[in-house]
Amino acid sequence: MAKEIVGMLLAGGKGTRLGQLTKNVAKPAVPFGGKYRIIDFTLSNLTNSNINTVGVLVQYAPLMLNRHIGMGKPWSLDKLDGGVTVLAPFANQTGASWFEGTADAITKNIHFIDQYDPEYLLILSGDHIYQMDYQAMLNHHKEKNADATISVIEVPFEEASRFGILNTEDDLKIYEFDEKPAVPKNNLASMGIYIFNWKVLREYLVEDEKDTQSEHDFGNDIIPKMLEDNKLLYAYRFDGYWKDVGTIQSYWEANMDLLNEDLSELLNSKTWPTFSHEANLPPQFIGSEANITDSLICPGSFIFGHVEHSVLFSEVTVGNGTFIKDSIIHPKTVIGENCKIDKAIIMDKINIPDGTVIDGNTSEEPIVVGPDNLSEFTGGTK
Ligand code: ADQ
Ligand code: ADP
Repeated sequence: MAKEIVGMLLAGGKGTRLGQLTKNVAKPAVPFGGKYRIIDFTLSNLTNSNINTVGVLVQYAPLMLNRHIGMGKPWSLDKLDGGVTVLAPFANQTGASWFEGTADAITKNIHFIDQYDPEYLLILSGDHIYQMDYQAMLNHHKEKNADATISVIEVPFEEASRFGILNTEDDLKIYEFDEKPAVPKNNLASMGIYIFNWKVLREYLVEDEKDTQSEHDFGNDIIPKMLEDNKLLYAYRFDGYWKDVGTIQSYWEANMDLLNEDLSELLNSKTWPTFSHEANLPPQFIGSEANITDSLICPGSFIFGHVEHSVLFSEVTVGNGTFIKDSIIHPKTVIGENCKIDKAIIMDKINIPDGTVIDGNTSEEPIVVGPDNLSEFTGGTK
């Protein structure tokens, strides 16, 4: 039963900045890239890195996430020894309580981790798009003899204040860490991916739980406390593609990145495949008037109009004379005839009436159209 390393995947955040996309599903379960959900990338990284024991911490709107993960079969995590376990918020005889911060969510599941008596604990987020070998990070952690290792990446300066920002010595030893600083000192950002020596982290978690001033968060509390105590914290530099899809803009950009030939490995890698559920659907039908360029089209779709530089999920219908550009269309959505859809995200199972115009080019970020605001675009006709 003992394991060298156990993964804990934080999948409980509400994802408020994604608006109606996360009204009924947790952020990690939001559809992504034509046939995936956001969490598939992290689950596939675990499988491809040969880490086969993982707890998924759910909380906000977990129904779809639970159903999606199930026994973990698509990621070969359906094992009796280890495998994937969905961990719901803690309930005891005095009542149920939600996880507070990210560290609290781990603390409430110490008993789950202890079963495997691991040497190392890997902490991951369910809302990142990337391909990363966690074994390479673990090797780095061992070489440095670190207590904790944080994956880092350089981000554009103007985005730095939405990340944990750190400073390192030349040998990558971390000497400074600021969680979401208003005025960032540099642009080396924490990816929110950590490896800890479990014995060390366990002590910090138990202490932190007693601290009434703490928010019980890794970035705000645990990492700063370890630094203060002169624990050995090292950075692990990641130089591949990585995107935190926490905002409408970054979610849209990450989908559009899949249409970039230079990034085709994100979906097409033979050595680092992305696994998900395979639905049994008929082939897509492309009509004689259809014109499709630079786009992803999925099974069960009927395309009669023009589709340019867009991501269409399965079972989407695009009517005659309709023009779609720079957009994301979620599953089972029907777009009528003679519509114009530009820089928009259309949610699942929506019916867009004939002649509808949706243009996101004039707004600050792509327009999301779903049950909450559909009537704004259709004049309330349907
Ligand atoms: P954030 O992404 O803002 O910053 P946070 O909101 O704490 O961190 O969420 C991290 C992950 O945990 C998300 O996947 C979220 O869904 C999930 N989550 C949040 N609260 C949870 C809970 N109580 N139970 C279960 N899951 C929960 C973090 C770091 C920064 C770093 C960025 C990189 O704090 O330092 O730069 O990640 O994205
Ligand atoms: P974002 O950063 O896009 O707002 P997060 O996933 O980081 O999304 O969480 C957003 C906010 O929602 C945070 O302030 C977090 O404390 C809160 N939150 C996280 N989980 C829940 C939940 N289950 N119910 C209510 N609020 C939550």
